[in-house]
Amino acid sequence: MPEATHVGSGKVRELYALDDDRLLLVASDRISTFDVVLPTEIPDKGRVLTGLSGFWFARTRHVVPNHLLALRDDARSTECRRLEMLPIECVVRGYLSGSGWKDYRATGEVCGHRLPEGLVESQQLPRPIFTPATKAQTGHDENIDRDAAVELVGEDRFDEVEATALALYELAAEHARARGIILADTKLEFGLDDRGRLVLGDEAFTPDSSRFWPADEYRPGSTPPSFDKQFVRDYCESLGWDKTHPGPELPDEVVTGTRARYVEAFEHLTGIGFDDYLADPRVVLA
Ligand code: Q0Z
Repeated sequence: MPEATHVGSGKVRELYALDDDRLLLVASDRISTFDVVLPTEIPDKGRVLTGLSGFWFARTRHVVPNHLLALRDDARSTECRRLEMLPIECVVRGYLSGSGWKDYRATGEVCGHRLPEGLVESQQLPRPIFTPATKAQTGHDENIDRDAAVELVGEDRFDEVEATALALYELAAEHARARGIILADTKLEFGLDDRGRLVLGDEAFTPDSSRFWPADEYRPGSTPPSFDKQFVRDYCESLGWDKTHPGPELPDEVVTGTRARYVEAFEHLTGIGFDDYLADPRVVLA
């Protein structure tokens, strides 16, 4: 009997079944930019994301239980409880960026939240808002309002997920802000366990699921540099690449600089040395 059966591929992650109740989530070193996976990997990127997720799962258990069962010695694989995933992406926004900014500019609203007039790109919102989206199989997730999300998960579950997602965002954003990083927004995924209880799944507060901005470079009215991918984006822009598959190979200095940004984000946010994490991944859970 094989140790694990491959059951799914994401752009940069792989999912395996360990048995009926457990999955193995493996974060690769692949990187995507402008929605295209590049041919060059960023060494240890998957380990940084796995370590950050583990760190956050351990620190938010008192808010909501999560799917994490164990971190493997490879530092990139998470054994997790198999859940019945909810069919919505649970996005929380504390700042106006990405599709939130686009929707606000077009309608003055984001997912049915009417916002004050005159906000500028990247501006902090009066309070964080829950902005669910559909899970697109291909293409982009579509922002939906409360009524559309209630159709998908029911009213009581919606209210529970909204309150939980907001509480998780507030906790992580406050922690990050104290360490010089603005957590502009984040995408969480929840599932239900075999008794119908809400459980946090997937990844949590990684640079792939969130916008991290260096606080000292934050300027409302412009697009802040992404903490992790800015070198990659700037390099790709400098080539005049048309942002369709295949993407360009990255030169060594872009790879090295980007790896350093990921490791820096890990160490800033966790207060743990990355080498200590590699020596024993469980240090992030302590
Ligand atoms: C996560 C995904 C990936 C492809 C399903 N604990 C869970 N229980 C049930 N399902 C999932 C989880 Cl995390 C689940 N995804 C997203 C991850 C590769 C797709 F690594 N899909």
